[in-house]
Amino acid sequence: MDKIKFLDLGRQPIANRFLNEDEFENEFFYNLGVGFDQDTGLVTQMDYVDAPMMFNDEYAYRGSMSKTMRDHFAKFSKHFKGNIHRNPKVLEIGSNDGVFIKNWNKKTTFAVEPCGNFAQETNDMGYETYAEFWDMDTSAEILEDHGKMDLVFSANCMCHIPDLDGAFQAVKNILTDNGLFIFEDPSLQRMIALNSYDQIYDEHPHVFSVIALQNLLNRNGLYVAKVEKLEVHGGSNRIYAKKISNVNQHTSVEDHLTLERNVGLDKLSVLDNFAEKVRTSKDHLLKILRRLKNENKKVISYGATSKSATIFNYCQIGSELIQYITDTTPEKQKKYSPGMHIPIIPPEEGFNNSVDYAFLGAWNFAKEIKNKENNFTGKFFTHVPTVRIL
Ligand code: JHZ
Repeated sequence: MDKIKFLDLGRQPIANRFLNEDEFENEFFYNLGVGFDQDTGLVTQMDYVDAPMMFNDEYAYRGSMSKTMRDHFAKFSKHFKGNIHRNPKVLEIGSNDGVFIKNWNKKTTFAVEPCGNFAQETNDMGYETYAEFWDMDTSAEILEDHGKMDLVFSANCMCHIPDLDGAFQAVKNILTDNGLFIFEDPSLQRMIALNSYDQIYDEHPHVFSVIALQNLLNRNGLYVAKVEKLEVHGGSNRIYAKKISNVNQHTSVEDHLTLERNVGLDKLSVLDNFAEKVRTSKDHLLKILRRLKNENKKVISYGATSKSATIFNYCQIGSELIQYITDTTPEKQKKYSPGMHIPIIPPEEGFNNSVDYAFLGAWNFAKEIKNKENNFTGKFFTHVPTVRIL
C-alpha cells in the first residue's frame, strides 16, 4: 500500500478496553495516524494495532444493547427470507453477542467470532460459532465442516480487518456461485459529511468508500451488485457483492460512485479539508466544556462508546470536564474509560435531573435516547456535524 497520512488523532488507547484502577499504569497506547491509499482510494490507518490486543475474551461491546440495532437486524433478516432466499445456509462473520444470528435457523446458520466470551455465548444459544479470526484458514475449516454458504453476512466487521484482500478471498472461497456476500460498515462519505472523526479508532483500521470497496472486491474476484444507504451507526452502507460480474448491477452502485466522485472522496485535498475541520471541532468542544465548567454545570457523557474514546483522548478530556459516563453495558460499568479514565456508572445511578448537560457519546442513537429519556430536564450536546447543544 502506498499511504499518505492526512490526519493525526494522537496517542490513543484500546477503545473497548475498560479498566480497573490498578490497570491504569500498564495501559497500552499507540499513535493513531490516518492515511489515504493511493492504489485503491482506501482511507486506512498508518499502522494497525494487533488484532488480539483488541478482540479477546474480555471484549466489552454488545451489539444488542440498543433497540435500534435489534430492530435493524430483525428487519433485514425478515426481508431477506421473504424476498431473496427463504432458507439459506448462512455464515456470519463477527457475530458478537448474536444480535444478528438470533433471527436465523440454528441448524443452517454458522458464525465466526474471535472474542471467546461472545463465541461461547452464541454457542450456548445453539449457533455453532468458531472462535477464530476470519481468514483463509477459518474459511477452509468451515468449508470442510459445512460446505458452501448461500449468504455470508457481516455487520461492522469487515472494516475491522487489516488484511482486506485475505478477508475477501476467504469469503469468495466459501460462497456458492450464486451466493451473496452482504456487509455493512460506516460510510466514508457520511463520516466526512458529519465530521464524525470518532468513527476512527483502533478497531476501525479502515473507513470505506464504495470507490475503494469496488477496487478491493474486484481484485479479489467479487463484484458490487447493489449498495444500500443505512442510517445506523451514524451512516453506513450495506454492500451486496457476488462472485459473478455485474450483468444486472443495480443502479444504486453507479449512484453511490457518482456521489462519492462528486464529493471528491478519491482526492487527498478533500481529506485534508476534513482533517482541518476535525481540528476545529476539537477547539469548539473544549471551548464549550470549559465554559460549562466555569459556570459550575454538571456535565456527563451518555454511552461509553468506542467513538468517544477517540474524542476524549484526542481532545484530552478527562473527569475534570466530564464527571462520569453512563452506560447500560454490565461489562463497562464500575470501570474507567480507556485512556482518560473517566468513571463509568449505570444510568440508574447517574442519569437523572441533577445532570445539566449530557454529551452524546452514543450520538448515533440520539433518536432512541431522546425518546427514552423524555423526562430529562437537562440538555444533550454533541459534536456532529458541529459542536452544539441540542
Ligand atoms: P455504539 C462499537 O462502537 C464497536 P461503539 C465496534 N467496533 C463497532 O464497529 C460498532 O460498535 C458497531 C450504550 N448505550 O453502538 C451501549 C446506553 O448506555 O455506538 C453501548 O455501550 N444507553 C464493534 O462503542 C454504547 O452506548 C442507550 O440507550 O462506538 C453504544 O455504542 C443506548 C442506545 C446505548 O458503538
